[in-house]
Order: sequence, then C-alpha cells, then structure tokens
Amino acid sequence: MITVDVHLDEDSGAAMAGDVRRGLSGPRKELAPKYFYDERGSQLFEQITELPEYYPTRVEREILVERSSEIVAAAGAPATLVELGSGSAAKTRHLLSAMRDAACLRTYVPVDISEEITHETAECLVEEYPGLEIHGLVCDFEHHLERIPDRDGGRIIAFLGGTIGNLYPEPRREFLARLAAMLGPDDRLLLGTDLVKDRARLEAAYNDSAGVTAEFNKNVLSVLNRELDADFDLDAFEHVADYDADRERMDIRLRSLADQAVRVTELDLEVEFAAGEEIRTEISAKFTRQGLERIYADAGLGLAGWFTDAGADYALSLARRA
Ligand code: AVJ
Repeated sequence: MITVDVHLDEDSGAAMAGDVRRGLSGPRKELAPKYFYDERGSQLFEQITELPEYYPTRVEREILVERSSEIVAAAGAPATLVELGSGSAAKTRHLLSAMRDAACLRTYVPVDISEEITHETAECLVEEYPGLEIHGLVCDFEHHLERIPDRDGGRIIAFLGGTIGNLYPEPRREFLARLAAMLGPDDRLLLGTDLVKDRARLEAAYNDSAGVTAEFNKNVLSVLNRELDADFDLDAFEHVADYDADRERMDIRLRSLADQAVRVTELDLEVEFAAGEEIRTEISAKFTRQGLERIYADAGLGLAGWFTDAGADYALSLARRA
C-alpha cells in the first residue's frame, strides 16, 4: 500500500554554495528562507508554532478542524490528496478524515524533502486509514512539481502553512502557473495564506517576547558556519522583523551590530558588513481575498472556495484551472 519515490538528483550542496555566494556578494544581501530548516531550525519553527503571538498555525488548524468536510465537498469529493511539504502530516489528518467520511478517499500523495519523515508518516497513516494507498514523493517540490502523478477521480493539491508567502511576486506567479498547468478539470489547489491585518499583531507574531523567532532567524548563520565553513558570530547580529504595509509583507532581516568581516571558507569569500547593514532572510507575504483573486487570475487559476477562521486571520482557498 506504500510506495515512496526519491528524486533528489542535483547536488544540493553545490546549489546552496551558489545561492549563498550570489546572496552575499551583491549590495543588498539576502539568504533564501529554505536554509533556516536544518534539524535545529525545524525544531525552532515547531516552537514558533506554539508561541502565543504566532497565530497562523493555530488558526489554520482551526479552519481545518471546523471546515474540512465543507472543503472536501466544495472540491468535489476527490479521491486523492496531494500535499506539498507534508512533513508529519499533522494537519492533513483533518482532510483525510473528511475524505474518508465522504467515502471518496483512495490515495494520499505526500511530497516532502525528507525521506525519513515521508516513510514514517506513511507507516502511521496506513494504520490510521485502512485501505489508504500512499504514494510518497521525496523531492524539492519547487523544482519537481511535474513528478507528481496524475490520478483519476480528482485531486486536492494542498499547499498549507502559508509557505507561499515566502515567494516574491514573480516566482510566486511562475510557481502557481506551473501548478495550474498540472490541474485537470476535477483537480483543485488548496492554498493556505495568512491575511493582512493590523501591524501590531503581525509584528508581534515575528518578534515574540521569548526570542524564539530571533533564534530561528540567526540559526541560518549557524547553517552557513557548518555547511560552508563560515565564521559568523551570531551575537554580532540582531533579528529585525517589520511589516511593509505597501507590499503587504513581513520583511525579516539580520542586522550587523558592528563593522565586521565574515569569512566563508568553502566559497573562498570574505563578506564585509558595515554597522547597521542587513541581510534579508525572509519575506512573509500577507494576502486579501481580492489580492488573491488577482494573483490566481495572473497564474491561470480561478478562486473556487474561501474558508477563514472566525477571526478572519487566515484563509484556506480553493482554486481551479481557469
Ligand atoms: C513557515 C513560511 C509560513 O512566514 O510565518 C515564522 C516562517 N518565519 N516565523 C511564516 C516563519 C518566522 C513561516 N512560514
């Protein structure tokens, strides 16, 4: 009942080296948020999701708990759930249960970068959902979307957690257009998006009083120290996260506290920082229903369902191929 295909071809170490060289060589320094998530970074993110100030995970779960059966019905009671970035599939169970209760559930396709987690999750789920067929894919779904198997009986392709918010508008449009191209008439995208709200709540969510987000942000420097033999002093940088209301996104950086030079031995690179100079490490876009309708239209998609929590802090939306 379980198959797992692994597609981790290209040398991810070389890709990282190239990304980091480009990111730290220009006048505006930047590192991609995917580099946060080594083992420590993933643990810190788990801790973030439990912080009182960080509402997105809780409200997304609330929507799934309260409205999964409506979502499944609105998606046409499909036979397959594909989940991009499935991890331990904690939230997925609400959708799977709703599909089982609607008697449409046949196949779950978890797509994740971690082979270990994908296997573990698959083993647990076949026990919890007797008869469930699991076809796992281990890959970087940003690059290997096209590897996702097509299925009869319709699919929900779920991309939860608000991770779409990490993409800049143009790569986001390209990613959604590639998803749109995969959708058959009976398939629906299910996308999790954090919504625009007042600055104070947004900024609190990314500047928690326990300092976990600061530690999470600085962890990317530990990743570079280990993977590229760099010598970043984590205490020489401070966490900065503020809301850019014009662009409707959180802007998350690390600010150098002093003039300093950092050596990245593996890249044979010396990076200079002036006091106050920043490295952007993440954006986290916030959405409105209107904005998302536009974003969908620009990617060849159409809004087909809108589900929010009671406080309208977060949305799960369904989209179809236009
Ligand atoms: C995992 C990308 C959804 O943008 O809120 C949390 C990551 N960064 N706190 C987000 C994050 C700092 C999170 N996403």
